[in-house]
Amino acid sequence: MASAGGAMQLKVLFVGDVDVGKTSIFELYRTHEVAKSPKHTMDPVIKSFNIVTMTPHTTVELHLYDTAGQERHKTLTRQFYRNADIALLVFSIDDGDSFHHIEQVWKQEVLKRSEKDDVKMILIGNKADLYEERVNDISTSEQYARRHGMKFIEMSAIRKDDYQKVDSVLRETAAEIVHQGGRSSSTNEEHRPVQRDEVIHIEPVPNPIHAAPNEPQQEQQKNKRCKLC
Ligand SMILES: Nc1nc2c(ncn2[C@@H]2O[C@H](COP(=O)(O)OP(=O)(O)OP(=O)(O)O)[C@@H](O)[C@H]2O)c(=O)[nH]1
Ligand SMILES: [Mg+2]
Repeated sequence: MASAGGAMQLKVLFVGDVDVGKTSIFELYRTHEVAKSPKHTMDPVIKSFNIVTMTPHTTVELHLYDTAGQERHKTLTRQFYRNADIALLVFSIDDGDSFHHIEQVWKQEVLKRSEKDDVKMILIGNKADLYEERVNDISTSEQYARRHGMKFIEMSAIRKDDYQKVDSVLRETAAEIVHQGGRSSSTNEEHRPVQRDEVIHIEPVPNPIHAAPNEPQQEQQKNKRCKLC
């Protein structure tokens, strides 16, 4: 949380495995329209705008960060975790690995790299329209979220009206942060300066360790099975 002489600013991260629909949710929330053929996110995209929280109806400025799920881009993405206020942990209901990775990978990454222990986490089960291919029961996700003090929503990024689910849970969470008087551990300069209504593409920094030399390797990553499950 930061406050630039006016509205409280909250840093919100979208994290989760590749292809779970982070960008689709980001775009649905941003534009209230279903994203057409989103591409893999390479460099994080940041969008800033004001919302009014649930009671006490305070205006806060959200800085939304859409990050990459692909391993080769994680190095860059991790730079953006610092001092996150809210993390949207996204999995796909037709992909069991993506759910297991919430606990095994994404929650740990957020806790470690945000350098805070009070990040508000919201679990999102996306692709609810693919209910026939559902691999884990909704009650499993609910129980997991409850056990870890997370809010939970199930949604489909291809259903236009579902932007309201994201909107509600974000406004509710932002209201809780306002109630708590914000966070003490972040300051203005820890937030990247973001122009309202502007999407910023940050050029990826080539990383010799994570850079994949060719496309087949990307596919391999995408299709990789969970070795921990
Ligand atoms: N059926 C269905 N497809 C979806 C949904 N959300 C996203 N998709 C599709 O899933 C694919 C991946 O979506 P993205 O939004 O690019 O996924 P991502 O998590 O941003 O992926 P990375 O940026 O590579 O980490 C795209 O083909 C989307 O159209 C959904 O709710 N239902
Ligand atoms: Mg994406």
